[in-house]
Amino acid sequence: MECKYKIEGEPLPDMPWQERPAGSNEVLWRYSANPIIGRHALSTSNSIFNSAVVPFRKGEYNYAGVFRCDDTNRRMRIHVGFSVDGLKWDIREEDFRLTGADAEVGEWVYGYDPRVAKIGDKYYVTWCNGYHGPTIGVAWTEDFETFHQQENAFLPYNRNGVLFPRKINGNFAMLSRPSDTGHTAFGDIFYSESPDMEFWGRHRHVMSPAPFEVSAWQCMKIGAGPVPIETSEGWLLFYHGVLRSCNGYVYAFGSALLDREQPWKVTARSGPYLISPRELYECTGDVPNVTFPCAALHDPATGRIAVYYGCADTVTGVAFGYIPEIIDFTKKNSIL
Ligand code: BMA
Repeated sequence: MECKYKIEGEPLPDMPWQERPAGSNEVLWRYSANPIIGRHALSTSNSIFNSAVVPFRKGEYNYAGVFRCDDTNRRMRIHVGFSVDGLKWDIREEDFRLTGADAEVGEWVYGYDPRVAKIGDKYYVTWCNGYHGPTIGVAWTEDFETFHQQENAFLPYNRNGVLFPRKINGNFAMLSRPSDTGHTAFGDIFYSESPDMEFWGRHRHVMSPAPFEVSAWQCMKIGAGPVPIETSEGWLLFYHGVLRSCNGYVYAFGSALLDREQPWKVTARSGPYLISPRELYECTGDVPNVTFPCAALHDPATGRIAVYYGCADTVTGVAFGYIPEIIDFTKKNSIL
């Protein structure tokens, strides 16, 4: 397919891919062999989901990732994994190794829902880090062996901390979602900047949940998903939205476009979702009816994208699409 928009990022011609099924008009379609990671991929795992992958050391592994692996004590842990094709993953049995943090913040309590952003030569992991409640933990690595822990980015309570892949206005930039200690029944996305990855400020509001009568899947709370992708049309952001049904929360996801230099300004936002729980592996599991995107791989030349998402807080799935089509879908169906 010809790519009508300019898309930033490293070439990834061999990325995981499967064509849209014949007869389908879906903008994002599920991989036919989902889920790609089952709940018992580790000897100690209860579930593996809401995880993040990036291209890493082409020719040796090709891809690396950090995986949310809840163990059979139901403790939330993060493990490193490697893959040759981005679909079959070799996840390490041991937890990821954090080092160098100030003793006050370095004490591990729990960690979940990691994201990874490559900025310059370093891979920065952000995750929901237990410190008197959930907040945003930050660590960088160059080798996916040793992770150098920084200060937590924000005060508790916060979740869904997602870095931009380059500095903006000369500063590191992050989206996040202030929350509470529980299963937060509210939530807007905010934007913050930092000169040094330690002190965060210039907080700006990005977007709130949508009105119920406009777009119900995102009417209770929203949170940023994968690292935003820079395009000539703005930053393409996938984000999850939550609807409260009579049987509990339902997590779907959609897309938005953010201004390139002022990313707190939303220029388009999809009313219809891209993916909502529908398949058995999304609707049954430890938390039914959850599709929760945390990472994406893309190839700028072809516009292909593979979105990695947690399914029912139990297993990991992937969905494919074309970035230009997703941009057009977002603009055409914008609720702004
Ligand atoms: C959120 C987070 C996610 C999870 C979702 C659904 O608050 O805990 O990790 O996928 O709830 O349980």
